[in-house]
Amino acid sequence: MSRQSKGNARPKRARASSATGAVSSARRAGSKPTPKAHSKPKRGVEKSTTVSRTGNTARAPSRVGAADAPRPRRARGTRVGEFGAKASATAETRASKRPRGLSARAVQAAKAQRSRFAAPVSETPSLLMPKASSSVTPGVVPDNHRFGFVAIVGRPNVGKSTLMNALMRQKLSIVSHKPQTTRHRVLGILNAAQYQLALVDTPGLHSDERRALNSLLNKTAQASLVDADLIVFMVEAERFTPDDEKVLEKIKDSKLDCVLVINKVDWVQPRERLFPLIEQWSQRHSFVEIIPLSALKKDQVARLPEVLAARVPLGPPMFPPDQVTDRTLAFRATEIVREKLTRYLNQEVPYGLTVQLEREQRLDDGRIELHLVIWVERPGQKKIVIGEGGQVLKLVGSKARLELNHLYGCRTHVHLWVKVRENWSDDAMKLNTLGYDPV
Ligand SMILES: Nc1nc2c(ncn2[C@@H]2O[C@H](COP(=O)(O)OP(=O)(O)O)[C@@H](O)[C@H]2O)c(=O)[nH]1
Ligand SMILES: [Mg+2]
Repeated sequence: MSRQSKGNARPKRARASSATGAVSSARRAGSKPTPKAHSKPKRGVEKSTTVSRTGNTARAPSRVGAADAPRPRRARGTRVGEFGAKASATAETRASKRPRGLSARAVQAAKAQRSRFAAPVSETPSLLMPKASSSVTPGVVPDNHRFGFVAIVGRPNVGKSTLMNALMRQKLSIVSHKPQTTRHRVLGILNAAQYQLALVDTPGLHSDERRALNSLLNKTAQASLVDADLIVFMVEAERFTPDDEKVLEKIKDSKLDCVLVINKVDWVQPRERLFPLIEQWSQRHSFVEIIPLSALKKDQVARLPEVLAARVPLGPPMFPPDQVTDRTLAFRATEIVREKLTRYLNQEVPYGLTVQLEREQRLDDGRIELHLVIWVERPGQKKIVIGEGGQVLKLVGSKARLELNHLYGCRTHVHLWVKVRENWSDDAMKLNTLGYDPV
């Protein structure tokens, strides 16, 4: 039976109903369907700033399928993980989906953000939108097709972004050994014939909320839990910290099904040392599945999508099969530059900078010229970022260019400018103008 012919109402998943439905629900929630593609830079702060491009553009949702497929029952029972661990699957009701500590307004904003994932393409799209290589035939949705939002959560530095990139087989999220590198929610759309998974990489949840940026990152991560269908809770093998405990509390509050991913098992030798770890974790919560893996070495990563797909509801895809992410190339370009800065700068400076794409332009010779501004908080930081004789900036520019060539699929010409905007990371208004999603 085709999905279109089914008649039961699916109240909760009405977001997937149609392009118009998704957009109008975003409007109802008080948010623009196409967020911040034109957010204006703050007047008088920097005269040379031209167009602010923050990326964050979603493409039009798929019209395949209707919203009237029946909502599936959640599976009950016990699943046995790869290494023999038992994780009991509970079909807890979602009595309250609001994580503790998140205001009703924040929940509403997060829901609007979820709707925005399905908003139409920006009027000023980046020069190219990323494409997925997909075997999915547009317009044909199998009866048993599954779709769900999967939030990848965990404390900073456990390997969430590495896992996202490994699953997507391309770099969507930037990775660094320094904590709190991920600052935005990044959506990765994983397509297969039988399922579509909308993976959400989140900033790590942590206890230090002193600065506006840190508090915003925490809220961004928590907001991802609000309307997820499934949680992937990532922890490091052989390391359990109070921050892990805090994240687990939020997961318990959410009452969502949760798959525990124990990462960095390449560190665990011999492998038998995993057994007691798995046992301890299964005592802490009734995870629907426990998967030990190494995101970096891509060990046991390949089987994860099937495991996740089996745990999300039946439903048609929400995104076109050739869409990889909701983020534009413009956003990804800024993230690549920030990753290189994080890598080549020491200590505190990476936390005090952010990158904005001012202008991108196709040149006559086919190259793409990118003008990127690196915003720092103090004049002293500007000197450090530029380096002696401009060496740091040159290194960052040349390393970034290699990845930008790959990203844009052509040669790029990169211009980096360093500018000061005082205390941007401790000012909610400035965060907004610099492209941070308000939560
Ligand atoms: N040894 C090892 N390192 C890993 C693994 N996965 C991630 N890492 C490293 O852990 C650090 C943090 O990774 P990242 O993905 O940025 O963590 P996030 O903050 O949770 O997103 C980086 O240096 C990664 O290379 C893994 O499976 N094994
Ligand atoms: Mg990350």
